[in-house]
Amino acid sequence: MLTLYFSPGACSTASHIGIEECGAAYTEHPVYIAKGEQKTAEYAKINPRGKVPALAVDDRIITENTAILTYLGRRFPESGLLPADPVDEANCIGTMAWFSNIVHPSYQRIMRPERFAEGEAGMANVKEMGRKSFWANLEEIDGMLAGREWFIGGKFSAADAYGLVFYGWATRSEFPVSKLANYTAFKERMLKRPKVMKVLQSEQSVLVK
Ligand SMILES: N[C@@H](CCC(=O)N[C@@H](CS)C(=O)NCC(=O)O)C(=O)O
Repeated sequence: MLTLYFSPGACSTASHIGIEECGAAYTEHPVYIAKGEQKTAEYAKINPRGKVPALAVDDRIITENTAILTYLGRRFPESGLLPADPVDEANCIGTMAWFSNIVHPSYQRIMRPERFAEGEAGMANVKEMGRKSFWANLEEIDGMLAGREWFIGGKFSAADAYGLVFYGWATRSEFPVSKLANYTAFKERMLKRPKVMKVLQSEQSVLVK
């Protein structure tokens, strides 16, 4: 049995899209970050780090989008979440690692500057640096998608599920992301996938308002 722990609009949307694309039977377990539910003693039993997403596979837990999406791709190979070609597979995982290690922390500096600096001036500086680096990341993503429909190997993969998250965050935080033509065309392509649309609507994403 699979149970996905996620918070609407958070990075967990990547795993939420991934599990829907697999067509797997699973239970949804929302953990509302806005209400602090990720910090409860109950959720600490699922992920002691207090983060979403987490995936329960029977009585075992997987955390981190990259690991969850890799697991889903291996368990449901027909989903295409993980490319069949070994180099494409490695690049898919590498792209997800970059999203997790670089792009997500850029945005975190904008939303959670208090985790990186003390005092008003320090936090303002962190936020400003976060906006600059997040925008540079978005431009890099736009370049990665030049002349391509999908991030990896000409087909939809887990990297696409993850890559859409930052378009939503950029929209929410009023970055001029619609000016990035390749990334915007990719977003439109993703919205044409019924399972992506289902997840975005259920999470009340800014991308479908
Ligand atoms: N690298 C992790 C990041 C997980 C993460 O930071 N999740 C955020 C939501 S986007 C969270 O749970 N934040 C709650 C908190 O920090 O209190 C992943 O990709 O799964």
